[in-house]
Amino acid sequence: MDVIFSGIQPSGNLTLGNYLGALKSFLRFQDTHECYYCVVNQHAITVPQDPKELRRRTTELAALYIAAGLDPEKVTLFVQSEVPEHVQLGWIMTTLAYVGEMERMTQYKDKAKKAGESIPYGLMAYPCLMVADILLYQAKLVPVGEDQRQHIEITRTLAERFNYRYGEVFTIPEMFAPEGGARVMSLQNPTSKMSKSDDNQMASIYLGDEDDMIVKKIKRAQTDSDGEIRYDKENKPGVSNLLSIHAALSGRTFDQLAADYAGQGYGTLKADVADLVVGELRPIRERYRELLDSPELQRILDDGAAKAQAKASATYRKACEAMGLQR
Ligand code: AQP
Repeated sequence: MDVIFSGIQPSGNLTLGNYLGALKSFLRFQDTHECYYCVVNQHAITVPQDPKELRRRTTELAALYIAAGLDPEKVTLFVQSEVPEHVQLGWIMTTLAYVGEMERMTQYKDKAKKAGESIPYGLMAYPCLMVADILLYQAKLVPVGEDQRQHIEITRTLAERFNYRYGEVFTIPEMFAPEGGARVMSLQNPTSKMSKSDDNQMASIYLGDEDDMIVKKIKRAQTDSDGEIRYDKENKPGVSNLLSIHAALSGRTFDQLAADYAGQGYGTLKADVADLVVGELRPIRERYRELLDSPELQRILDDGAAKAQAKASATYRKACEAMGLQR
């Protein structure tokens, strides 16, 4: 069976973007692939985190994975910091990467700008840890949103560089981006992506938002004044974003949606998008609340870490042997 790996950072409340771009597509592989899904808490500390909050969010995110439909009997769910091989291989990857390559990463540039004068070095090294996350499991496919494309490319580059220098150790992975939901945009500024760390609460739909809050946020979403419902990302980013969310949840194409809404106003489109989002998120929210209080969760994560480590340590050993590092 081909291997799938992906992870999400517990760096804030998960958004509809994280759900449609990543979590929802995790589900489609669980019956057909060997899946490793990780809560990447060591990535989250590349920006300062409150320790108590980080611990709480890590467990909450694991509960959310299950609430969204991942079955711990079928997939391996675990927390990154419980498998030290991630950081160990991550160090090796920093020795293969070039500073210029790391400086070119768009996410680094964006986050460095926000960090101001004192940029944590981990922000720049972040992709090397992500490369290690993926390569440790010999993943063939990595389901992520569009914003991670550059990081998947550097993963392929470093895996090829390693294999060329030291012999074939790593599988070269490919990215899997879902149609429709791969890049959900901010509701308030539809030319930038919806993000967990956006300060404007109205810009993102959080998976924990109550129904009426979801409706309110979508009602207030930025659109435009021409009144026509059609997909045109350049000229109508707000309406196009609503259509993308609709398409990702209803399975309708943009052409079908343009025909469905011909002659109708943005109010109707917004009401329908709100219904779809509420219908999708409500059951997840309800399951999530039950799971948080369940003692099962810790057992699932302990088992997951043991299974993940068995796979990760075998790959790490091979990499060390190839490089001449004692283990
Ligand atoms: N707006 C988005 N649309 C589609 N997919 C998205 N993802 C993130 N935002 C969108 C996907 O969610 C997964 C988790 O990403 P992450 O936790 O590693 O961090 P990120 O990409 O940096 O996501 P955020 O929400 O923007 O977090 P912060 O604010 O902490 O940086 C990835 O697969 C990502 O593509």
